[in-house]
Amino acid sequence: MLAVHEFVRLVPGRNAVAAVRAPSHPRRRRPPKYGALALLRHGLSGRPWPRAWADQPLRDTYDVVIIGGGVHGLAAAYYLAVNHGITDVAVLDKGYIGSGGSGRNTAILRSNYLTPEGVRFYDRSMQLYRTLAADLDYNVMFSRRGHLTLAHNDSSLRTMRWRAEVNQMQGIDSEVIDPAEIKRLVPYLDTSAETRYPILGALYHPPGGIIRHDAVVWGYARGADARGVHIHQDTEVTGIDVAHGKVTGVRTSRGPVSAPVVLNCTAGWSTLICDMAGVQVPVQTFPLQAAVTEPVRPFLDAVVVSGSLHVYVSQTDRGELVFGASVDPYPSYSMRGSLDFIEGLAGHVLELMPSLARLRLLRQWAGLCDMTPDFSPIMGPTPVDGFLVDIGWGTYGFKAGPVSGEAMAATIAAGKPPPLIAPFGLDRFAEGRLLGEKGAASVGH
Ligand code: PYC
Repeated sequence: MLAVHEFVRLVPGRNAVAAVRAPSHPRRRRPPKYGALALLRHGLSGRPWPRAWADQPLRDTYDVVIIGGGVHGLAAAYYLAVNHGITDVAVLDKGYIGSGGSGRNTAILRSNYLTPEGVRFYDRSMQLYRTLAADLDYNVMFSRRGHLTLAHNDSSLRTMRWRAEVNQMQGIDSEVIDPAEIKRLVPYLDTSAETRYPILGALYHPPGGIIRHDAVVWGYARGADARGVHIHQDTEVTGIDVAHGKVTGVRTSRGPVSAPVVLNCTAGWSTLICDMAGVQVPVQTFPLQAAVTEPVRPFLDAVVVSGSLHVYVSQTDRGELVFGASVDPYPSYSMRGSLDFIEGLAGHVLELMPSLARLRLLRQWAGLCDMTPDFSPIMGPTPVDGFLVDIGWGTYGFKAGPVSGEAMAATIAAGKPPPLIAPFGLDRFAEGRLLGEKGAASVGH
């Protein structure tokens, strides 16, 4: 255990150990528990709840600066504090926390990937998600539903079998099921042979489910703040300072901040942030659109995905259907919805579930996906000492938030990535060690 006033940090990319002084700002008082008793007490007394996280003054120096206040950045800050006692940490976001990919995804959780490395990694995230509500004292509304990836042709059926084999070898509950079993699980699906793309089978992954994505962000923010992390919203990073191959700090819209460790946890803007440090990454950014319907009575337990029809659907606890598609066909930073998308989506949804024809859409939106050549993320050190990345999350970043936070915190604390994420380093592109996950990316690209 580390002394209260001191912690030990290994400098990333080196083997030197640096002992640094404790954070000058004190640990904040623990927030009140969010239990039934507290609810009753607050209801009876009329006392307002304290803010879940505080606005702090931006200091001109921190031990660690994390760029991006989404689930990845906040989880990294939380695990730095909880697992390693490192609390002199600032999380910077150019908007409000969760305003990027963390608030725009369709909140699907699963670990039925294609490579053993991917399966192990996402399974650790599922483990963390399962106990997250208790760990954070925050109801993140995790709902285990079962996850079905439909196969409409022989080649996707073959990939489903391959994934099922890899999953089972890693101890993950996944199997290929036939149309009769699919119909039993999702009675509203059209499993007849008369459709344009008949369903031949599915990869069934019972542990998969959905969660309330905003709650995950807020829970991590509250937990990190309670342990002394500073969360700075409306604070845009405009430059990164590097001297003699080592990061020395960031420039922001609110002034410069020096830091020996800077972690890029952005999505959509990850290449722009890397450019500021002079680090090149093989990432291209594409919009991904999604939509939600009016609420209806619960009828859909499982999460249903069709890569061939470019659609996935789940029903929230409120009864809305959440739909998503594949990424838009051209790189862009646009986060606007398009009529073209809605038209295509509606057609595909009706091919799967014709009885939804009269359902009305409430709204649509887009998020930004940073695609890598092998459809796996990039995590770990870069050629700039002290500048680390947790980027390239394509269409699967939200489900990895807890594990990437835990692993990046461990990387910062130990000075090298833990074995779980070592295969995902930036060096794999130069060394030709790609981790092909396209077959498990859920949606066609
Ligand atoms: O990878 O499960 C997934 C997913 C769902 C929606 C977008 N990606």
